[in-house]
Amino acid sequence: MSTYDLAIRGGTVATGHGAIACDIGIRDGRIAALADRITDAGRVIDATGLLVTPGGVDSHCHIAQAEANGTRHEETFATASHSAFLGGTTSVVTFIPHFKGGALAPQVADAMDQAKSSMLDYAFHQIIADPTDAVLAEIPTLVAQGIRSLKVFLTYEPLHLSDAQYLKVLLAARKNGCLVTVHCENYDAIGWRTQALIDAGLTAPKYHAWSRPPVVEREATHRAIALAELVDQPIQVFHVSCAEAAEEIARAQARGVKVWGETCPQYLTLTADHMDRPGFEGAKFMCSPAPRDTAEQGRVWEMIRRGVLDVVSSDHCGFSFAGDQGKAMNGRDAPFRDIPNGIPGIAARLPILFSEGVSKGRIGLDEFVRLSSSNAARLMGLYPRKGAILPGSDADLVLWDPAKKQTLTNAMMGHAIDYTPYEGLDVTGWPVATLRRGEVVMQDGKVQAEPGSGRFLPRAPYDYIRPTGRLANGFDAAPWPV
Ligand code: DUC
Ligand code: ZN
Ligand code: ZN
Repeated sequence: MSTYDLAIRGGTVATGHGAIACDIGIRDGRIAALADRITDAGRVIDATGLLVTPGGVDSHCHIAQAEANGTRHEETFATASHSAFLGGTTSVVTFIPHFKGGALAPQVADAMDQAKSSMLDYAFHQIIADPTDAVLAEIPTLVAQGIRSLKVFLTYEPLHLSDAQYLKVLLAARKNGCLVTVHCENYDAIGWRTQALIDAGLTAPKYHAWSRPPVVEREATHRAIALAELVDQPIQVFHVSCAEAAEEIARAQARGVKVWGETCPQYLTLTADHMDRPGFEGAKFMCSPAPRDTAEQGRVWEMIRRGVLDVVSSDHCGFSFAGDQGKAMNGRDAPFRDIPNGIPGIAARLPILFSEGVSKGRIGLDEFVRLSSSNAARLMGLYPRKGAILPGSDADLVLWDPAKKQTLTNAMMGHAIDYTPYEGLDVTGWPVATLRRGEVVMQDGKVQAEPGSGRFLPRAPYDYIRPTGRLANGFDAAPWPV
């Protein structure tokens, strides 16, 4: 009987706190040892010349999500898992929907049911679209099930919350020890501009970006933070696309407010010009907030380097281009307002971040590890089980050939969607193997894992999201649970 089930030998191990040449010993699906040389293993993987990073933690993915109009996202947990493993991601936090007038419990049950085919390990954010007293009363049950983040939208019909509703969610989160994640864009401003554009006959996909310029994101980011600061409830601002929104986060962080910022590969590689492709092509790049321009990309990188934006997730959203449940659900001539928002990117996230970040010298390996896994795991209460290469952590690992060049194609993404917005993007650095809890689930572009082998990750109470204790007038309307 060997001491270790598996040894990863001879690689350069990027821990997020420096990279070291060492072997990794794995036992029972967990990292058991890091050592100069591990010999006593049942199986050996030779990682000479390869980098080893933690498996990616993608804390913002829409998978098999039911929508208010009765449709469901085309990506299933099985296909999303396949795609994620190809790109080096091993854990996700995905969404439980909520619909106005409805309860949370049936949606929780449905999402759990959908996730039965997952090969990825997974946790959930609960969307709150209608914070009635009855819905908020369900939160303790949610928390008892291990679901500890609430997602709110400040725009989107029929999901957007008023300030009064948002405050209710912040208070409920504080009382129950949850994180709140926020989609920050101004609903009324977007509605007004959208109608004005459509009235002027400006309906093509490119006008999606015109309907929601950075100022609507900045305003909502400011408001989301100010109200969270008032309640002293930690929040994460999702998918920050521009420096002016990130500046709001930076200013609040400097005041000691617990606010974190996430961005996504689309805001580092795509621009509004992509939506100006002929005909319906531009729909392939429509997401919200909208991609900006190359100067803005540079400013977003700067915010990453400053640590203001500390998570890069995919916001993977599987709407196919051709299918009648996808981008064209309202016809290929639909005005931009009626084209679903969201783009697929669960597989492309890490190769893009590695290539645009590490290979191009914008960030180092430590930053790569933190942005792609550790910081998300910490914020979601999953660290150090996930997002870490430490004794006791799950042996979720990615072996990278840092010099391998690839040109991204849809076929490489291995998802259920018929396009990738990153088609033709050249990357340097590629995941050659992915391990999930010590099992090789991807090798050289081939995925091998049992549907249903992914595990639900219940989230226990965690200190990282504990409020600061700074309350206006010292008045605490919703004490944090102890
Ligand atoms: N924006 C979101 O907020 N969610 C899904 C996809 C998108 O583009
Ligand atoms: Zn969003
Ligand atoms: Zn999203």
